[in-house]
Amino acid sequence: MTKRSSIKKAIEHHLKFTLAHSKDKNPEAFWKATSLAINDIVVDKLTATRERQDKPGVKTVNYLSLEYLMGRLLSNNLHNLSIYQEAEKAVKDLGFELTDLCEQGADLALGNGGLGRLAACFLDSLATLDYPATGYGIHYQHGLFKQSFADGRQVETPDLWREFGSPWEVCRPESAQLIPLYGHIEHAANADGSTSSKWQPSVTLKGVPWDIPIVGYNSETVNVLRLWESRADQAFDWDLFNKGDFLNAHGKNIQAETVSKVLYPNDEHDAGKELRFIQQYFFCACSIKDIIARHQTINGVDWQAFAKDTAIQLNDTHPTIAILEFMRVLMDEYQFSYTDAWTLCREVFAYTNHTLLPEALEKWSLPLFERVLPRHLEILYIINEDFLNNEVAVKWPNDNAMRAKLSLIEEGGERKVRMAHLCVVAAHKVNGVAEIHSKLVKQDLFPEFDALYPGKLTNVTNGITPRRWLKACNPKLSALLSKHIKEDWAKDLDSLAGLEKLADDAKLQKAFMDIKLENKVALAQEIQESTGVRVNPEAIFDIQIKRLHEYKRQHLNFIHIVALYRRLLENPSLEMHPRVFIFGAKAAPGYHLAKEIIYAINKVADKINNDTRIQDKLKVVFLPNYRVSLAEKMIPAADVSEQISTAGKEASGTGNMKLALNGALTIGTLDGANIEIAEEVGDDNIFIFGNTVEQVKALKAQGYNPYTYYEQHAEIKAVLDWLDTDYFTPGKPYELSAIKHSLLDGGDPYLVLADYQSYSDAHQALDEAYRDKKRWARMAILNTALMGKFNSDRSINDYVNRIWQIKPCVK
Ligand code: F58
Repeated sequence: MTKRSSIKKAIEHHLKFTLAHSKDKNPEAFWKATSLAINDIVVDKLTATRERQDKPGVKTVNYLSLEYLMGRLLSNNLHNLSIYQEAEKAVKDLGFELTDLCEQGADLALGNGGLGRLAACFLDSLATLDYPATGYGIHYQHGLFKQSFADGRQVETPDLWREFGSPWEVCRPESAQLIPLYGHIEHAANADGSTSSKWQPSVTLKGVPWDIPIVGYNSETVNVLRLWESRADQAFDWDLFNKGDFLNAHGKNIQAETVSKVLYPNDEHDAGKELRFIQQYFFCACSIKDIIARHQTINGVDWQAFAKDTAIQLNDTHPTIAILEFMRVLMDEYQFSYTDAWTLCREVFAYTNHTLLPEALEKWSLPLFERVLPRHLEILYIINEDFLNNEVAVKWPNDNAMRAKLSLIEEGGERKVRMAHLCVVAAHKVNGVAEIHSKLVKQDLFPEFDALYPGKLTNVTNGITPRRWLKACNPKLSALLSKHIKEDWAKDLDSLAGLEKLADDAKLQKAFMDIKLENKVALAQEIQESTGVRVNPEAIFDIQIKRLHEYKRQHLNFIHIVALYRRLLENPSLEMHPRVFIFGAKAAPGYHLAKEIIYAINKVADKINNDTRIQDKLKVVFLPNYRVSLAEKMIPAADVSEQISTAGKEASGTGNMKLALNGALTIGTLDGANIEIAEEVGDDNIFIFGNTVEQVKALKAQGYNPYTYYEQHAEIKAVLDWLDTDYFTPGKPYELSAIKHSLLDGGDPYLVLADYQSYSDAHQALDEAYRDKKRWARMAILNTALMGKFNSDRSINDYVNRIWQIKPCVK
């Protein structure tokens, strides 16, 4: 039987027997049946992978992350199994277009932004490279909220990603874990005169795992993403029920289920809530128990083999409690001495830092810690004593200031546990996510730790999977690349450098830019459908997609747009190529200014888009509900990629890589991975502007005063003052004043005004470059050709060589 007919048969089978559907043309049922049919193939490979990996001596990396932004799975899995075309035909035989079916699937949006999407790219690369790996996370009932706009303002609604079932996941109740919480500690005297502590928890949660298969691209491996759902230990209180208290008979369940109910929607800010703390512990404890259980199934109780077989990577500080839970289990359940437990712990854990922003560095209040996890706090004290006395005091004798600075506990005011310090002390490696970021982690964030532990702090530059972010999302460009590059470029992205010598080839340039135009036509249609705005696909599509945050400076982009509008009104024949500015961004629900920025962009967009005086030279679109599946439509259609964070603030960025890979030119600051992108593509093929990290520091040191820019720069003044009028919000002056207020009275913490002129100049240069068609095509081709470094396979191999020391596991 051909692949096409066997897929068709399997779809029909699932439609009839699993879903009990007749042959009515219900696209959603067909999407599910197709997913189930493909999952049959996946499960076969999964079982074979498990058999290969579950052997003594096979080292596995366990990736602990509170977030995974997986997006949709059907198209991705078809591409990775290399059966997309066959499935396309099989589905056609059944009367459907595969692309339409794929659209039926909900995004798995179990993350906020870059950190969660990075985790998803890493899982793809680990499986592609045949590395034994398990991802651990939370099975949130609601992922990141859905965003819509009402009169330009963001409205959040819950994300119900499993409402119509989720065909890829398997529940594994046999691997459930019981997780204790709260309670108190009982101290007892031992026969040898020492004391021992026994934790008497007062609450127990049950963690039930759901496994999602992670299919490698053209590889033998299907790994697992294991997500924990919280449930009540005892499903029902029969006593209460029998006494007639029907409502409360369910009460405990409701509380227990709250733990995995919702993803916290804050991107760079730590909410400090008890439930978030419990989420972190719940997921860490489930995962640590699972890792140990698996080790024991394979090795028996041979702890000697544990560090040889196990690496645990902490994706930021959110899973830090795993360190304390591991210590607790070793000491209290396996009677390890503190020293032996600590030695093992330090061999196993490593930590990735994703931010320097002080507000995002997690600290948990000591009273909260003590209430929820009294035994863990006790162990933390022991670690801290050991660290301060045997490491800090040895390196810096009698230096109380240094002790206070490095301690795992912050004193003065409310006492807090510094999670990042615990990570750095416990981990054998700590990495930043781009060269500049890792340098700043060493220089500015943890200089003392770098002195104390030479070589521990390192860099692994982020990457993206070329499977999802080129092969699957941009099929036309992919086909063109495959015509010119004989290697499997989706695995070996460096091979795209073969295009470099063809960058001036007129035929290639035409084909490349024709594809870009086709992708822009498709996006224009999407824009019209979702916003009603008509845009000209011949215009420059200038895209900024990322979470909304002051440091990412969507408001710099916004102010420049208002300035362009003003220039056009003053001089309608101004020479500029028509431009469409397109935004996609969610704001954390509690982040007031971020929401005001969204509102201002929408209001200004409304005015500009309906102003006939400017002859369609300028359009502004804010696409609602930015998410992975929308990114897959926007990125292939971008001419320009806005990467305009204040230098030193964006740890790496990964959208910058995706856009450049699809032939967009970056306008960006020397921040995060932009710097490495510039190194790869060369200064002629990127538009760099703005103050550098050093200049930002100098400006701040000399007492940065935004008012001087406001007073001395006529355009800045005119634009900011314009926002105070009711021009964009008829009858309601000052509706858009929040931005001006934060830039002037708020001190412009992210130096928007200081970078404005340089940004505006870079846009001018960009506009001129675009009008030279050959030059632009050459630059775009070179961007695609020279992104090889940013393949997440390279990142994973860096982790393997520098941190994990694991090996591919194949037949
Ligand atoms: C992002 N962090 C960085 N955090 O901002 C970005 O520069 C980097 O490229 C990316 O990580 C991957 O390394 C980020 O996305 C979060 O979303 C956290 C979620 C949980 C609360 C704190 C922020």
